[in-house]
Amino acid sequence: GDVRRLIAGNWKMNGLEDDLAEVTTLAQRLETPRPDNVDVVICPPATLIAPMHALQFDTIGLGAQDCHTEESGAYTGDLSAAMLRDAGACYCIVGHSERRDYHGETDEVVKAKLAAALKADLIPILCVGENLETREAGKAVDTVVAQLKAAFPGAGKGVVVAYEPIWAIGTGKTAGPAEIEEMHAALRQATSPDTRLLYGGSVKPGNAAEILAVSNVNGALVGGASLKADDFEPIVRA
Ligand code: G2H
Repeated sequence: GDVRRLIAGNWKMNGLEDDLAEVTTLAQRLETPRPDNVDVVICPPATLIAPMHALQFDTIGLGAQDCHTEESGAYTGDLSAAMLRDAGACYCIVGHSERRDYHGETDEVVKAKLAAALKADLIPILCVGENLETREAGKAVDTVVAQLKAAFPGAGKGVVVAYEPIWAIGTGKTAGPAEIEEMHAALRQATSPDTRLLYGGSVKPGNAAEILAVSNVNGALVGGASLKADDFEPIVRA
């Protein structure tokens, strides 16, 4: 379709001030030839959003990896969506499986975070995905669509959805094209024709073109391979 593509890098808890050199290299390489049919976003650790923003890259947008549900208050250690926006973020990942697993985030919490992000004018990237047990039981599509519906607001305008099968995250395994196609068709049906649907989970230069060619895949959420310009640039160009 003609949904604008999005390649988002999720640095997770990787990256110190030194790594600004890496993202500067990436931005320079993306200048020529400049890919004009794709948005490129990096979601660094929150401490790097403002320094990256200060570098004023034209070719790279910025995102946060998480936000709090509330706008402000007594929540030690947390950051609100408005603060992340203030620092220079335009996007915010919500409901990543690592947040769901390690911080006990429920669908209800994810829904509130998504609403908080929208309210602060951040574009949410809502992550959904099944574990291996659910996949093997043949319940992947129903489970993931239910997870989506639990957090997705009515029309879901402006929300990006990332399908990340948990068994494919950081494991080197990727879902096959047929599995991705089936899931993305269901996600398309549950969202809208203009919702950007990303695939995530061990996307790398060697498999990006095949994954991005699957119907209803409008981009990728990339973890490990987003840390180095040498890996991330070929994925953007794919
Ligand atoms: C899934 C993905 C990015 P990786 O978590 O969110 O990470 O590409 O390292 O599997």
